[in-house]
Amino acid sequence: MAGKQFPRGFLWGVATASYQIEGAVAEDGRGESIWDRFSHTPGKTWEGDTGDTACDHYHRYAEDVGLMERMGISAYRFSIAWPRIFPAGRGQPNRKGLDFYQRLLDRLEAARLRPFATLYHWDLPQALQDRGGWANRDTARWFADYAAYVMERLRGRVEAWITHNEPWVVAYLGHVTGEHAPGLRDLRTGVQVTHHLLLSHGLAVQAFRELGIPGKIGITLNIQLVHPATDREEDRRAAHLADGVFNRWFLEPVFKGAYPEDVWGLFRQLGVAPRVSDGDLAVIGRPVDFLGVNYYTRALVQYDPAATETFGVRILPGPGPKTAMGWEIYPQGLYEVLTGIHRVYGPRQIYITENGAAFPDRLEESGEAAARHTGQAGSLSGSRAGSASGFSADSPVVRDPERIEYLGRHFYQAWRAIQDGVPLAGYFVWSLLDNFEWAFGYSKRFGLIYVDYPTQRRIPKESASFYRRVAEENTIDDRFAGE
Ligand code: IFM
Repeated sequence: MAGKQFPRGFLWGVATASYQIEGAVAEDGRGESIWDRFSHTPGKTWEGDTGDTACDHYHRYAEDVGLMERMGISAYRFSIAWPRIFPAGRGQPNRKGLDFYQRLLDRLEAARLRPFATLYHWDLPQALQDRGGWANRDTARWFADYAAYVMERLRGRVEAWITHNEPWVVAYLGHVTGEHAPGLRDLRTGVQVTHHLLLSHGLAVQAFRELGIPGKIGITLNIQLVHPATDREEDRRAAHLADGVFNRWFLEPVFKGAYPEDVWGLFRQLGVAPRVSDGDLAVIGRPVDFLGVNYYTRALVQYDPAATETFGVRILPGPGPKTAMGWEIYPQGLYEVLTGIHRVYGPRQIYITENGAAFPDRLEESGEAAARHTGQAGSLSGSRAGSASGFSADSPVVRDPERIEYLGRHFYQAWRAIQDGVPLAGYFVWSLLDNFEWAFGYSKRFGLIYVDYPTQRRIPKESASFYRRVAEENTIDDRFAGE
């Protein structure tokens, strides 16, 4: 295939998270998490959806790894549910919880899929929330204990450890806007939480080094690209501040061992600067092996003096087409983010640990689809999600050309960044399966594989076949080139 070739050994993978797919919330001794409590509270999620069953991955993990195998990818990013390992958050570990991840790793090994494990993808044990959760400094130490225990038990089986997924989201959506568990609404608490999350990250990195765990360790940040809405000075200043609160607040302590002065000054002025103990920043700044970048969209920022709760920052939607989340599709932003981070912070390696899109996918019976089928989606020549793709030919189909377009154009921007010297080592598409999209419940479908929730049947979408081709050829078609 003519196209843009990725470096040899580039990792193509998919990502998921425990609460979004596992289900089995009361099985084998798992403790309650803040997301169990939150999603069972009326009015918190779309139509009251919960992760009680989700994709039933806890029981269907072998089938799910089989799907990845057939997709021809080389890596899988999943997360470990803290309340399965320590049902009360600390103290007595639960062997059966750990056994699940051992079984998953066995299956991944048999399929030659390289495991990337996230230690915290938002399912804090409720017992720790009852003691103040991430607002309590002790939680940082309890996280490090949990992390050390898991890394020791799974020693040598995991290629890369990711301490946290998107600490900005945990702190702000969970503690400032209340859209996520634990549903608090207090800026001061949210800012203190950012510090404890970062501290817990540093403590886990320290434990990893002290224990001599093989493999590598890093953190995943959701990098929110911000552009000023106009060229006006006040919009440019507001955009810089928004970049500070979203991104630099996390990047600078991890890579430079200091909080950015402008954001610190703002927080101090508002009386919400976090309490930081001597030595914390040295811990947070312990060198990591890689940075995980989650990139989905960009935001336009306008200065609005009336927006006092958000420091005069008003976020506007960009002009481009949107996904089902209402997020602007802006692939060139990925190039901007990767090259910018490389230039300013110079992480040893970068992985895109999430990128993907939700669209209103619809299941079509294969006969119906075949009758309407006029061409091919993406770069697959003439095949439906079936036959040549490695997936069953007579399955119903999901045609998702927008997702193929979205992914292809982002892959191209990643390729461009590599040409410019960014040490990008792999790409994880969010997500393997449609799943529980937090407060949006099951109303948003991000998967390469469609999940028919009533039957739990998995149906690979056409994007899964497209992705298989990309991974197999390590190449992206020229048609995706361009802004
Ligand atoms: O589903 C989430 C994931 O858990 C974290 N990153 C963004 C995804 C899409 O919203």
